[in-house]
Amino acid sequence: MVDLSEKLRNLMGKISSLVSFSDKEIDEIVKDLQRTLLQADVDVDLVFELSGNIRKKAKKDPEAGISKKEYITKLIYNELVEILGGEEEAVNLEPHSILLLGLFGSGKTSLAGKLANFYKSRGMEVVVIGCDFSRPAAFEQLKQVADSIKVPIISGENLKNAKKELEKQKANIIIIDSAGRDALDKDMTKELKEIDSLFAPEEKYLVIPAELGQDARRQAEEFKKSINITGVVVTKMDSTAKGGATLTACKTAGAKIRFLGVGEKVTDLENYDPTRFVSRLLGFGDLQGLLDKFKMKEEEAKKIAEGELDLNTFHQQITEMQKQGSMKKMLDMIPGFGSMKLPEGAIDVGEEKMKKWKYVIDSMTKEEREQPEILKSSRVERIAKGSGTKVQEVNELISNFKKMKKMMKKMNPNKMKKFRGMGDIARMFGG
Ligand SMILES: Nc1nc2c(ncn2[C@@H]2O[C@H](COP(=O)(O)OP(=O)(O)OP(=O)(O)O)[C@@H](O)[C@H]2O)c(=O)[nH]1
Ligand SMILES: [Mg+2]
Repeated sequence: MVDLSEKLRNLMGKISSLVSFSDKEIDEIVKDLQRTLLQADVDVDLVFELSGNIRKKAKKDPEAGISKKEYITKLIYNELVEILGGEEEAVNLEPHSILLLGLFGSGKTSLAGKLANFYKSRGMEVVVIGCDFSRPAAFEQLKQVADSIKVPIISGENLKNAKKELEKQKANIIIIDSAGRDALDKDMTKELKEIDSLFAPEEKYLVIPAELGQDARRQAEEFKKSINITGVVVTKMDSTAKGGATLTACKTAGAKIRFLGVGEKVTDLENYDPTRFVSRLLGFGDLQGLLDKFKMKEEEAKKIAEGELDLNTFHQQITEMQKQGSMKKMLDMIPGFGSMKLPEGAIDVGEEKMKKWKYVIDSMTKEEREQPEILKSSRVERIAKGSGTKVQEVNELISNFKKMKKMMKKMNPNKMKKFRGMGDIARMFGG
């Protein structure tokens, strides 16, 4: 993965140093991305589909407050997340059983230990069942892992006995290790179907080593057809540059990726989250601020569109502003405020005032924050006393909040750029 990650980070670095994004620059970015993905063994059709999407969307203008650079960075991020699996699947902590299957040496037995450790450390009662008797040492290997993490093990040499043995245990996570083969043949299918029909596991995970690359697609399709797998675990992500290609291949085969094996130790397991994966590929630290920004814009836009702005939202905005460290940055994030030019002095005054307003809102009851219209003079006096401010300042906050709410209601988030009421808002924050 190191190669892919390094190349993608270089590309992101290149994007961040660009000053203009004409068709020519966009074309170069797309070509660079194509080359990187193809070198990492990602399927050609998929690469062209992805680059087509990016090329098309990159030409659109971003919404107010988002720069073209940020827009393109987020676009690439989105498209990569999409080909790597889309949404994260939450970890299933309901009682269930899991059958691990796959070809020779794919990492099944190691994974049995990793999963056992994963669920045990989440407070579940785990038991493993060893069903590989093709090699004398196979059961012993699993037993060693199970012993090391103090998880009980059942021998599956005789399946019916194993089933009886299992009924005596109070386990709520059952992990079944099976024998590998060179290829999926009749014997393997038969053996797996026997285990399947006896234990009826809720999950059947095909274990695929990351070095398989594009070929993972065919393998996942084959196993899906004959065994009806419910997901895939990609192991050895730590030791190949082809991991990304393997993940996209599984996704293309319609197989859900559930976990990643990232090393030989029992703790080297990760629940698979495409967004986290892509963030890491692209350099998470640099990306996090940008992702937060988009998320916040989305939430703000939603609240405004639904007319939900109350003093709680207002309070949140002030808190967020203080985290961002400046009024200007904060305004950039509110749809419609991004392109507003404020004189420097006015911003400082605004920041001081915002701090005071926060104390004022802190002194309000829940009801008052949600329905500012009930704030009559006796309440205002109480709030002023409680927050150490003047009645006049409380009133000022209320009137500014009302103005802001009215203004935001007028702004359709999709038409923000047409909004021309900037002067009013500048005056409002300037004091
Ligand atoms: N680096 C690395 N090595 C791994 C990982 N998972 C498994 N291995 C190694 O791969 C080899 C095969 O792993 P096993 O768990 O024995 O594979 P298996 O599928 O049970 O193999 P068979 O039972 O022979 O089919 C071992 O040397 C493991 O230590 C991983 O995520 N990263
Ligand atoms: Mg094994």
